[in-house]
Amino acid sequence: MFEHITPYAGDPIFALVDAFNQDSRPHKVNLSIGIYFDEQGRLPVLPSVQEAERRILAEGGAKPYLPMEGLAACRTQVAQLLLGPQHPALAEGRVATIQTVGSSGGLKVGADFLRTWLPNSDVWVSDPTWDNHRSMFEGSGFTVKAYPYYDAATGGLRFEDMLACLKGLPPRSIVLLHACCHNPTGVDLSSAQWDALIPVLRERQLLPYLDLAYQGFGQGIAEDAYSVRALAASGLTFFVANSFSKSMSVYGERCGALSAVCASQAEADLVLGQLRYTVRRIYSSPGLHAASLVAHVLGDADLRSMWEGELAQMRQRMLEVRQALHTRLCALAPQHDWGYVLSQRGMFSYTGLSAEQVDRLREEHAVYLIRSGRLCVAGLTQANVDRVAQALVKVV
Ligand code: KET
Repeated sequence: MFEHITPYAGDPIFALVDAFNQDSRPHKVNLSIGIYFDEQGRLPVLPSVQEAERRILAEGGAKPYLPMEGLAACRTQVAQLLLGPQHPALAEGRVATIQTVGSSGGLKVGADFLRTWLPNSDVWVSDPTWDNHRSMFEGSGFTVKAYPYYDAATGGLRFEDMLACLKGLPPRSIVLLHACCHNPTGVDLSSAQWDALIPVLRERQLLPYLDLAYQGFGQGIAEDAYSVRALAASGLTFFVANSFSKSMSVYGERCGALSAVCASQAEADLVLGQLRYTVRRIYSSPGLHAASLVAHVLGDADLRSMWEGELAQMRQRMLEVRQALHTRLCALAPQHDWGYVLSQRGMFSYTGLSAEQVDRLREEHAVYLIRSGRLCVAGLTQANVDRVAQALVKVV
């Protein structure tokens, strides 16, 4: 029956995690997958999340199916987290949020919805982007194309080229944008650049689709949602898929959401209905535990402030290890320009290393990066940063 099917080569990110786990070298360092590790190299369980779980268990509630759109308390909290509690779009009832199976589930539900309702549109992603974006949208039947983004020569953004490209797109093209902490480059638009981009999106009648997987890992919860809030204020209709995997360190719980911010309440109601139907046809309804976690942590004042503090600590630690890596690299190879380590933001740094150099790092030094040259700074600690810097200078 299935002898004719093509073998799956494996995912470029998850395959490296498997290889890392099988590596018996004690000094190995995992800078591949986008997972935050603490200063001891452990995957943290945030005290706010632990306390939420304790309360959920103590409540001992039954476990009914959630509705297709997810738990109401979770959806309300997510919309407020994205937009800020006072955003007029919320009061105007033009935000349709569904709880999803991670933000991947949200991205995919949104992709299937769009394929049904904007069947003639193409999807435009940044060059480069998270590999799975292309797979997901192609899997929904879209043609996926790329707009200019990263400037390899400067380690910055090709903003003018990006704008020029978007200005040439047909109306209703879908433009996937990283709201903050761009994966894989760590290069983000400034607020002023978002302000310059939004009129172009409006004039060309494009559909922005934001991916917000790292809210709070860049500059802060509100700062990292600048694009969401500015787009909502502009009155444009857009999608945003957001994740708690990283910000709450709940990767395997699959906590995420998809929101459609619409021009009117009537449009939002229509979109919500079709999103519910899209969910029903795929996985019927999302998980209860994921919803309860998010609703407790965001909705309880004490847990919320604990979580915000924990998130700030993670953000701070990533800045510190960036600084430490930069200092070591400059000391070891001062002739080289390491400025990108400091200028890039969030979980990732884009090293510019070739796939062969990345292979050498792994084979000769047990330091694991993605073959695109993406380095996850959240895997660095004060204890391993020197070894990583030594290895990097040996292969550049
Ligand atoms: N969007 C982006 C930009 C992203 O980096 C990830 C995960 C996701 C969405 C999916 O997150 P979810 O847990 O479904 O809410 N990225 C890391 C892990 C992965 O590849 O799945 C990574 O890039 O390493």
